Amino acid sequence: MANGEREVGGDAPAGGFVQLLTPDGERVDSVTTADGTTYTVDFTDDEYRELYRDLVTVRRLDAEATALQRQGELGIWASLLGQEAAQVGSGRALRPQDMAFPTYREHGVLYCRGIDPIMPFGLFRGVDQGGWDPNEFKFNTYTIVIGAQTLHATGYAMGITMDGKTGNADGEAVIAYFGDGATSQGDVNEAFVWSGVFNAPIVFFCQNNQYAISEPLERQTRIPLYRRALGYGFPGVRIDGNDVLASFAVTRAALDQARNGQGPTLIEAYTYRMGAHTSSDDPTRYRIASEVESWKAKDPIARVKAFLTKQQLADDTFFDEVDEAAKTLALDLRERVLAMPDPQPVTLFDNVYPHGSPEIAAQKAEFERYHASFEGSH
Ligand SMILES: Cc1ncc(C[n+]2csc(CCOP(=O)(O)OP(=O)(O)O)c2C)c(N)n1
Ligand SMILES: [Mg+2]
Repeated sequence: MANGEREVGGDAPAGGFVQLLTPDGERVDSVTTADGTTYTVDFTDDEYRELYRDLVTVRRLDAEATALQRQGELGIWASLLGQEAAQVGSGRALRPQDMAFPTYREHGVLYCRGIDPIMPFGLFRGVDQGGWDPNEFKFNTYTIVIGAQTLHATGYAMGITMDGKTGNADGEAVIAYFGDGATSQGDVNEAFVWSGVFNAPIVFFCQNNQYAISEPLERQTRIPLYRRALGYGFPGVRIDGNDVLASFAVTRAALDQARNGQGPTLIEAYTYRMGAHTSSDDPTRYRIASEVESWKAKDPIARVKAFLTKQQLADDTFFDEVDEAAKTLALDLRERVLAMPDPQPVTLFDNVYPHGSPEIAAQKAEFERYHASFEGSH
């Protein structure tokens, strides 16, 4: 095994992955990778139950958003269906001081950061640009430009090092989310180079959901994605992305290494996008139904439910209560979405710069004159 590479044995996919909870709901005590790192979790019964609640809640919120889009209330929606474990596990692994840089699909991580889940609804309704304060919640605004946030995250990680905020157990660390398709972008490769040579305190969290819109993984890479890390000089580890425990354990360990001055890690969360790329996409045109069916058997939520049931940590009363609470939250979001006021078109100029600029002021005035010219006409 090459230096720095973390590979584990196992069945599919080739190369294996870190898995602490099987699709049948069996706990694997710990997994030791080829470089000698051992991953495990030590949750209380309550913590297991709360992870289950997180998973169910984010799936329910996502389903509500999909329904709202279909009813014409959101312009578009990028669903996280199937990726709940990757997001909740890594999101809960963040410590309060850690900074996250999401794509446009990280609604589960957003939820774990304590941001009001209404926020992405407003963004995809087109009534704001993502209304949360990235500094307050340590969660950057969504980035649609594929891979760009990995460079922002790298710069941020280098910055906190220069500010002396890393290098010990209480230090800060950074996580950058991106997809399998993004790994082909120049930005992501540049982020790997810079993070590697500057030993930046960053975790690259790739949700390999097997597709970049219609392009399958084999059009992005000839080797497992986590192995790319080796070429940049830092460790790569593949996890079962449908296992919330593996996602938590490996992300927590990688972030702690980063904050302690041990540099970057690439985590490849091997998962599957159960739905369409976005509500504008029709996946039946490029993938077969049996593939989707085979991933249903690896559902990230069903396995936690099976585990809780087998271990007698929860019963139907608990599961029903979780469903009911998630439904109440979703219906509340629906009401709030329908009540969102449409912004005045002219406000689009207001948030370009924090303190405006003469050019923007001139463009705004011209826009206002143009619209005023229609007054009185039919
Ligand atoms: C620089 C850039 N190129 C192209 C696009 C169009 N685009 C939007 S999503 C997407 C696919 C991204 O796939 P992946 O990185 O696997 O993320 P996923 O959506 O599967 O989570 C593309 C090409 C874009 N947004 N930005
Ligand atoms: Mg993808």
